[in-house]
Amino acid sequence: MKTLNIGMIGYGFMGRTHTNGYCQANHFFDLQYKPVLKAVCARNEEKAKAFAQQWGYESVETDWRKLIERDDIDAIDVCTPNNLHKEISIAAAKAGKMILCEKPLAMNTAEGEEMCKAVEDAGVRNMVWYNYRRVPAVTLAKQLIDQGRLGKIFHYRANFLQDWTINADVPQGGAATWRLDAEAAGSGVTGDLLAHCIDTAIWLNGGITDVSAVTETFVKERTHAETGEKKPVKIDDACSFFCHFDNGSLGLFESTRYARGHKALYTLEINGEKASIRWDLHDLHRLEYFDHSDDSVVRGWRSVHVTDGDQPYMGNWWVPGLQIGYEHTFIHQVADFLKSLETGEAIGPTFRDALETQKVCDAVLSSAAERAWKNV
Ligand code: 4PW
Repeated sequence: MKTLNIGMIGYGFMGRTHTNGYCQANHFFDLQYKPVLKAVCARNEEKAKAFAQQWGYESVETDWRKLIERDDIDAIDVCTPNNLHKEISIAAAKAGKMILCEKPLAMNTAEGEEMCKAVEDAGVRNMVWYNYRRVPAVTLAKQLIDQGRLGKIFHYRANFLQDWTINADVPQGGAATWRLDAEAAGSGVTGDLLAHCIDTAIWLNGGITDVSAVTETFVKERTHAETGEKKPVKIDDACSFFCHFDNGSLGLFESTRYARGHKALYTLEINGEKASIRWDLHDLHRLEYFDHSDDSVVRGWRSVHVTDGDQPYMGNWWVPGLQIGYEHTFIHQVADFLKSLETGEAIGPTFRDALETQKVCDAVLSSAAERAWKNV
């Protein structure tokens, strides 16, 4: 068994999802490489030590530069707030490390371009954690579309709805709420939630050419979690946009953290000439599928429960009919990454793939700011 020594930077929610992926992939997938949890890095040594102990990391660093310099690290996993992705990734690429970077790729397109250049100049393997591509039902949707079963596509619709920031007392900044601080996150729902929808959309339906967007910030001021200072909120709390795709279809996207009752409702629907599909994260195994070529007397929406061994990834899990969950999308991503080390093939989404999503996010934000259509 060959090893892949991981250096993880950050220990939050995403640090846990990725680490769980490293721990589980070899239990369920037949792979030649096995991740080794070499080191976790965070400024707070006590917290990093506690994380290392809980998950089995062999050592702790408090300075990410030292982690990158270490000869016993093969791959750097960037799980920091977005404002550190660029600096860490470029330094890691220069040190010849592989990089697995949390989404979104960067704070903006300009940063993303620099990151792509760095990994491509260094020739290091790179990937971004847009995990929803690896929900088995979403992967099946990709297969159905690529087989031409939907025919010409007319409409792509996606929502990502949450409600956790409605209370104006939720602070901005700090370890738990940096996603509300524009200096750490770059943007609000656009980079955090719509970026997922855009990545899946480009993967399923091709490139986006131009966008027309509207954003809103409902709570204008929030206390900073670390300084206690009240500061203007500079992120977008909600964002909706229309777009055209390269293939001529129309897109409609909506995301908000103010949809009372919804915690992480990611839904998508695609309407083609021959068939339509629909998917909902809250019922992630189900792919709803309408095929117009069915006999008209029984034609209707089929509810395909994607748990069969013939369906993507599911043959690696339990027995047909039994479910898996959110965490498995990260296990699949780790398994695919490890497989790519065997085959030498690129593994998507690469930094360059994620740059396309970043360009759409930037166009969306500038369209909303200028109240004008923007080319991507
Ligand atoms: O990446 C996203 C997060 O920032 C996730 O997919 C869902 O929304 C869960 O938390 C946030």
